[in-house]
Amino acid sequence: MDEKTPLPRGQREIDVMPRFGLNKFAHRFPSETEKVAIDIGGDVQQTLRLSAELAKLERLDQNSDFHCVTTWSKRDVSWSGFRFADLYEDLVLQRARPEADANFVVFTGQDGYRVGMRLEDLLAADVILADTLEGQPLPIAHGAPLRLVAPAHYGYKNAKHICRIDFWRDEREYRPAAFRFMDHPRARVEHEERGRYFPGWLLRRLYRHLVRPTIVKFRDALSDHSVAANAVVPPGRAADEE
Ligand SMILES: Nc1nc2c(c(=O)[nH]1)N[C@H]1C(S)=C(S)[C@@H](COP(=O)(O)O)O[C@H]1N2
Ligand SMILES: [Mo]
Repeated sequence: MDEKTPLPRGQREIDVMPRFGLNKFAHRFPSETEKVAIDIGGDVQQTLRLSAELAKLERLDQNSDFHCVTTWSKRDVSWSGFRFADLYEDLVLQRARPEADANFVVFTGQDGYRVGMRLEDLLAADVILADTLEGQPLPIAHGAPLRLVAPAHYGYKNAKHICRIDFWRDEREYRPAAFRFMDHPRARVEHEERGRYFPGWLLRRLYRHLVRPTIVKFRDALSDHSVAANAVVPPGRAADEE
């Protein structure tokens, strides 16, 4: 009864959610971590900046398993936010008015991360834009102020620090943050779509070795960042507080 459902093929459970990503993003951080502002663009009739109106979208809680393509999985992560489908239907369709076939969606993060997904995958009911994690405001480590959570897709599709969403008719304008072979157009965990050109089982074996060093690199970079952020306090004030 208490037995856990098996993890998807090639995945291994870890017990804490690490800060993770492509190496080149370890030392890049968002400049705005509290206020959400998303520029909407691409093949749309009206570009927009969404901010206050996002607070009117229906909120929901979600617990889901998170699967990184490098093979680590964290079970039962608790997020809250609003559905991507609601953002699309209530705000993007009505106000930005994308071209009818603008079905390729590119997310950009404040750290320069870019990743593309199919609109049809994003309209699934479990795809949310999250602003809390485990009941707390989303920390910098996990994508403040807003990130995508698409549980059926590998972690790399779950863009953090989102500041821009473009709706394109094709992939011409798209340059993924990762090497192209690492970016599967759908990246569904269930089908082990880890990357293009190479099969999932092969990438799984190669990627596995990256888990530990990447966690360490991202953890150290975050602690350097926090030290630097604290150092911005004028010396006089820091001394007063002691
Ligand atoms: N902006 C941004 N989003 C990103 C990344 C990144 O480096 N920058 N890394 C991706 C990868 S590879 C993974 S596995 C998840 C990790 O999410 P976490 O740091 O909350 O564990 O974020 C994804 N989204
Ligand atoms: Mo990942």
